[in-house]
Order: sequence, then C-alpha cells, then structure tokens
Amino acid sequence: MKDSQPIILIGGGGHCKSVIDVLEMSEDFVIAGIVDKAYRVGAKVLGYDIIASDQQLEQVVADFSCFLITVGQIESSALREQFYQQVKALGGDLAIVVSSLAHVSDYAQLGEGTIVMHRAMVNAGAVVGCNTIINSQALVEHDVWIGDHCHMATGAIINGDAQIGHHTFIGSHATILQGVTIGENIIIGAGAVVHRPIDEPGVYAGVPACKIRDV
Ligand code: JB2
Repeated sequence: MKDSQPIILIGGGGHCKSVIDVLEMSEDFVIAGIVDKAYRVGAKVLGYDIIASDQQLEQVVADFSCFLITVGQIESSALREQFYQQVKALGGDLAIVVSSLAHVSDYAQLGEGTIVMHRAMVNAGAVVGCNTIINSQALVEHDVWIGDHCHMATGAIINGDAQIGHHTFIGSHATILQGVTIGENIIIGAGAVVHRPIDEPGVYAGVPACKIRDV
C-alpha cells in the first residue's frame, strides 16, 4: 500500500466540501486539517477539524508540508492567489489533485495547486497553470492553454486550442469555441457562448457573449 501524504486545506466553505470528497477518494492524500477565519477554529467541516486561523499559517507551514487552497472563486481570484503566494513564501508545497473519477491525459500538464474535480476531463496537449480549479464535469479539450489562478466552473466546455488567461473565470456550462483566446481577469457568465477573442477585462454574458460590465 502506498503512503498517503498529509494535506492541509485553506478555506473551509462549500468548495472545501467538494474538495474533501475528491480527496477522500484518493489514496495519495490524507486530510490533516483546515485553516479558516479565526472565529471558525475548533469547528469541523465534514468531520475534519479547522485547526488554525490565517494568523497561525506560519506555524502550520512549519508543521506540515503539503497544502491546497480550498477557498473557492466565483469572481475574484484575489483571496486564492493571496493564500497561494503566502504558502509558497513560507516554504510550503502546493499539491496537484486529480479526482479518481476525472480523466487527465498523460499528454496534459497541470501546475502546482491545481485540482481536477469529479468527472472533469483534461485532454491531450492541454496545459493548465497553477492554483486553478477545473471543477466537476468541466471539459478542457486538446491543446488548450489555461493560466494561473483560474476557475473553469462546473460543466464549462473549453474547446480545442482555446487559451484562457490568468485570473479568468469561466462560468458553469459556458462554452468557449475552438481556438478562441480569452485574456486575463475576465469573467464569463454561466451558459455564455464565446465565439470570438476577448482581451478587455470585464464580465461577459449571453449567446454570443457580450460585455455587460467592468470587473
Ligand atoms: O480571509 C479568509 C477567508 N475569507 C473567506 N481566510 C480564510 N482562511 N478563509 C476565508 N474564507 C473562507 O472561505 C470562509 O470562512 C469560508 O469557509 C470560505 C468561503 O465559503 P463559501 O461556501 O462561501 O464559498 P467557497 O469559496 O468555498 O466556494 C465558492 O466557490 C466554489 C467554487 C462557492 O460559491 C461554491 O458554490 C463554488 N462551487
């Protein structure tokens, strides 16, 4: 039997619950505790203890080596990125987690701190950056490039050769057509269809997707 590595989760809300479910099905990790806001220390998430607050992170990184940022990301990636940078600066390692129900091609690459959740697929030639969420049932097709601190929400479809810049969020069931490039700091609303390149930061929605506001 192979050894499971203790892992600390940072952020104990809804996304953390989904991550716990992924980790419990993995033989690679055992959940050692959760870090959340100070007032939540002592509470539990799905039976796992919130063992420390952000203020105690330095000590937690001294005691453990492997981490995953489990604060979610609906619009801004700022909090996820802040914790990612903090853990790295303190010398911690960010895990790469792939659900046993997901498929990641042997010809794809995932960056540190990235999770591929249940029933998601990352196909051949795809490159996914660091601290990115490929959420349940998302599809990342062949040769797609996705940057750091992104979130492909549940059921999002990123077709072949598309590119997604850093800090960009693709909403649930949005579709990015083949070869389309989306820049940094862009939010694509749920169900949108993007058929042309987008480079100006902002929130885009609809079919075809149009800008509806600034971020
Ligand atoms: O400053 C913070 C902080 N602010 C919020 N420090 C720490 N350590 N944790 C913080 N949090 C924690 O993030 C909250 O205490 C809470 O545990 C969590 C936010 O929980 P919530 O359930 O509101 O959202 P989420 O970020 O876990 O999940 C969102 O994103 C997912 C991808 C949700 O909208 C989910 O539905 C979605 N699937």
